[in-house]
Amino acid sequence: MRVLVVTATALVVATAGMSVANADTVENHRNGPIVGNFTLDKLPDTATLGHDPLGCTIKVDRVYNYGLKSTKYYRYDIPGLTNPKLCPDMGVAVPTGKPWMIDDLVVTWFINYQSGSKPAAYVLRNFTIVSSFAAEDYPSYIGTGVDFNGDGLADIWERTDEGEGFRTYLRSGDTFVPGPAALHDSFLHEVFFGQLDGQPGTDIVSAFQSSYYNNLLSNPDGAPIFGPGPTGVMAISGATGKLTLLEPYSYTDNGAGLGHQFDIYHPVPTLVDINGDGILDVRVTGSGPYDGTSAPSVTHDFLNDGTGNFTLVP
Ligand SMILES: [Ca+2]
Ligand SMILES: [Ca+2]
Ligand SMILES: [Ca+2]
Repeated sequence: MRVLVVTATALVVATAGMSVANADTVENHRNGPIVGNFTLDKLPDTATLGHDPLGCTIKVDRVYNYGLKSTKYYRYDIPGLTNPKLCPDMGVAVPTGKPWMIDDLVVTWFINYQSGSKPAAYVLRNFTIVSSFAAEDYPSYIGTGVDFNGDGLADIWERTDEGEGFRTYLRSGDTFVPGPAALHDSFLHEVFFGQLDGQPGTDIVSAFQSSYYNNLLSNPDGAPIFGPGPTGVMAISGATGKLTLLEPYSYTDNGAGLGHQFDIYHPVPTLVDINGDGILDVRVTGSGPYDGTSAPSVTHDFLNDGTGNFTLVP
């Protein structure tokens, strides 16, 4: 499964800079450098996760306002982890909300070799573990730079194609707690952020495949279904987690079982103010149903009334 992730990742990176709505966000992949503020100034510093025979390590390259640079190594131990080669390999720097403190580091694993033995993420303050929390076992990306619940503190999210899809985690003191926004997904979709429902907190738009609605309609126990399946687009309230299905498909029971229909194949959403009223709307592009010779490109514009109610432009 993870080999597929690498392929999908390359596609996501290629399109990452195209979304204005995501301009202030940071999202890190496995073994990526973690850019943050570790000197209490505005110049970006870098933390790199690693390991040595004695434990897990962090290499911190600091850059100061007056031109000095410094590199320092820190060591930390994950409780119960005896093989340093299995140290965390991805993370993100998150401001604490207190200007006299450097960023926290939230570290996790691209592949959690202790899968199922939560917690799956640790918070390091001044490069020492201060807390842990349950997170995705196999995140493809971990990101920050968005305040989902409107309390003024930066939160984080993870997304993966390993079933848990997109999930938010809200800053709570020295740690993070799972937020209400969750979209099960078996495909790695880029997410887009902006104010959609008029309520405090940043909201989310993502395509999905073989995911939440699939589970709702065909798996009463809520267990994820993996493999090819319905595609669509969902808006999610960052504060409440309320899901709004934008790109429609319908489930029909023809007596031989459930089948699905949809208007756009491989839908890709973007957040844009389509009608110029100052409120973000959602534009979905993709290919339409195959007509026997080709699949025409299709665009659906969903106008937002400012409270998260969307209307498809005829
Ligand atoms: Ca927050
Ligand atoms: Ca909101
Ligand atoms: Ca608008």
